[in-house]
Formats: sequence, structure tokens, C-alpha cells
Amino acid sequence: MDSKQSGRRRFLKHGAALAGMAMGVAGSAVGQTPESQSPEAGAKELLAYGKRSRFANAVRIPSDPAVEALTPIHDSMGIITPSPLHFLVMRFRDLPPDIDPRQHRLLIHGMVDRSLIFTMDELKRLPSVSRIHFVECAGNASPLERWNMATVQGTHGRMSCSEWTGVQLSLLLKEAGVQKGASWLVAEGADAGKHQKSIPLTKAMDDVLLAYGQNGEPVRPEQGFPLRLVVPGWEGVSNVKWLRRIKVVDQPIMDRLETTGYSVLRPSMKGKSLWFNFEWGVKSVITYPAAGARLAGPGFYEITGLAWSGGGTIRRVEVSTDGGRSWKDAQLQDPVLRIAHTRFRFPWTWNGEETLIQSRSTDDRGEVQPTLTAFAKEWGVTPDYFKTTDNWVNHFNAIYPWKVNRDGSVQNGLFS
Ligand SMILES: Nc1nc2c(c(=O)[nH]1)N[C@H]1C(S)=C(S)[C@@H](COP(=O)(O)O)O[C@H]1N2
Ligand SMILES: [Mo]
Repeated sequence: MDSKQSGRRRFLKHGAALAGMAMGVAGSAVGQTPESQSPEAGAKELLAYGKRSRFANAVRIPSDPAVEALTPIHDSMGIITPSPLHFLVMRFRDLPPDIDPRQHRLLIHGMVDRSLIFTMDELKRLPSVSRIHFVECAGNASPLERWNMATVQGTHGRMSCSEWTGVQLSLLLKEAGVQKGASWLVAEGADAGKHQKSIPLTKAMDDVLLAYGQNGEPVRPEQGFPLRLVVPGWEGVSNVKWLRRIKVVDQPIMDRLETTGYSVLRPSMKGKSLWFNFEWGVKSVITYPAAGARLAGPGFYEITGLAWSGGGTIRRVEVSTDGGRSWKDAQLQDPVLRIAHTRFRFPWTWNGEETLIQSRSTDDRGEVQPTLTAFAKEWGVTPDYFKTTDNWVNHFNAIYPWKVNRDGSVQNGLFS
């Protein structure tokens, strides 16, 4: 048994214990109060911090083989992901560290005039901002995720969108005084494996946040409590959780993670690889009806989904319900925010025949979500390449059709 496996088992065991606890609590809601908790205590708890209806049942699902959990985006409404359903990636396959915020420190050092150490209280005294941004793993919707192509949660569940509150990194870097010649920083987390990531200073000074708030309350332990980096629009791995150290440097660290897992090797690049490919392109997906859903029969359905861009604001979403022959504009739901999920809606009457439904987004830079054929062309391959390759396919943002069958079942229309 390797250490990865034992870590995963530990995690799952813990997960089962949590599930058991949750059942006990739900039981009390129907009057089967466990011995350990009086009805008064139950009521007090409910008044102090509410819980969802026992009939509401959207859950994250684990993904294999990493310790990851995927957001049930087929159940999503609006643009904010409920914090308990935010997807999560534990690169070191362990439980989130249990950090006492009173003990936690953030160190900023390296090529700065003054090294700084902040407590959480000190960080919270600084001017703050709240911003709505998505976080999306580089592998979200990757055709390599062959283990679960049957549901939209499996294909697109590695993304979530939250309101993040915290301090702008630029503020702290100015306070520390970045020295001449510095061009990168390395951010490090307090998890067992000390996840670290190089980030160019230009991005750090632009819009990177040190977030301690998520959707109006402290960042969840799974999301990096008490402090995480939010690097808007960039692949998830940059958003270092349990942030404890920022070192200002003059070159990226080039650790194994950066030079292998997240670099891009495309056949068209003839043996060379692209190391610094951070920003997500323009993307969208229909979340209902999507793979895994079943339509009750012909008639009216509201097609709805999410659109987003790693470098801009969504301007337009078009929907096709006839296999891509014709496209019509979907309605965008306010608010439409920069580097955030944007909800779109499209009324549709299904005639009961087999068809493909799909969405295509455009951002304010005029970037249009590519077809699979266009995406493949960019890679210098044929679309079939993605069905068989074992090479990393990160930043997959091609238009993703769902196939509606005559029996109402909906399945993956791109890879199955
Ligand atoms: N410290 C730390 N930060 C981390 C990770 C990690 O394992 N440890 N995983 C990264 C990856 S690969 C992704 S996709 C995002 C996911 O953020 P989430 O778990 O809050 O959804 O966190 C990133 N930050
Ligand atoms: Mo990731």
C-alpha cells in the first residue's frame, strides 16, 4: 500500500464518519433525537447556525484517484456555489489541515526591502475587498477524465464560483517594498506536502487576493481556512490554500509540478512544451438538461448553464438545439461579472426527437469558445486524438454538446 492510498483511505474513513454525524442531526429534525442531544439543544443549534432541508440533497461526489470532490453543477442555481459544495482538490491526498487562526502567520520575504509577518487579526485590519470569481482546476472537462464522462458533474464539476473577501496582494507587496529585478513570487501552503506555486509579479500586482472570506463567512477548511490565494481566471492550482508564505524572487521555482503536471505538450509543438500557460480561455456549459439528466417527455424545458472567461467578461452566449445547424442568443442573467460565472437561460420546447444541445460563449475581448475541431487544430491534432491520448489535456474549453435521446435520457455528446 503506498502512502497515497493510505492517505486516501484516511480521508474516506473520515468522510464516512462525517456522513454518520450528518445523519444523526437530520434524524433529530424528525423527532428521533439522539440520546446525546436534547430537543432544546437541537433547536438552539438550528437557531445558531441553520442547516438545509433534509429534502435538499445536492452533494459533491469524490473523484478518482486523487482526493477530490466535484461540485454538483447540475443542481446549481444562479452563479454562487454554496460553500459546502465548492469542489476541492487536495494535491497531497490528505485531510485539510486543522489550523488555529490565532496561531497562523503569513510571511512575506525574499526580494523585498522589509520582510513582513502578519497574524490573521492584522490582515483583517487592512483595507479589504469582496469579489466574485470562479476557481477552476486546469483539468476541468478534460477529455482525459474518462472515468466519468456520463454526468456533467463528472465532466465539469471541478469548478465553483464564490464571493471572496480579503486583502489585495498588491497592498502587502507595496508595504514590503519589492526590490528591483524581482519578477515572480512563490506562494506556499501549510498542507503536509507544502503545495507551492510560482506566480508572475505582474499578476500579483494586478488582481490577486488573499482571501479570508468565502460567501460571507470564513473560508471553509477545504478551501484553505484561514487564508488562501485567489488568482482570478488562472488555473486552479495557482490558488494556494492555507497560505503561509510568499517569497519574492527573480525566477519561477520550476518544481516538478510546474514542469510536468501543468505544462503543455502538444504534438504541434514538436517536442517543446509550454510551461507558463495559466489563464483560462472563454468557456460555457449547459448545466440542465445535461449528461445524467432524464427528461420526462416532450414539451417545454428551460435550458440553463454557466459561461465564464479567464480574462474578461461574458458578452454573449448562444445556444443550439439542432446539432449546431442554428444558434440563437441566450438570455444572460445579471449580474454579469468579470472572471465570474455568468448564468444563461434559453427557453426550449423539445419535440421528442433525438438531438444535440450545446452552448457557445463570447467574452468582451471578442474571444469565442472553440469547437472541438478548432480546439484540435490549435493542438495540431485531429479531434479523435482526445479520445485516445494519455497526454495531459489541460485548459480544455471546447463547446460541449449533450445528446438528448428519444427516451429522454441525456448523455455526453462529445466523448462517451
Ligand atoms: N495548499 C494547497 N493549495 C492548493 C491545492 C493543494 O492541494 N494544496 N490544490 C490546488 C488545486 S490543483 C486546485 S484546482 C485548487 C482547488 O481549490 P479548491 O479545493 O478550493 O476548490 O486549489 C489549489 N490550491
Ligand atoms: Mo487543479
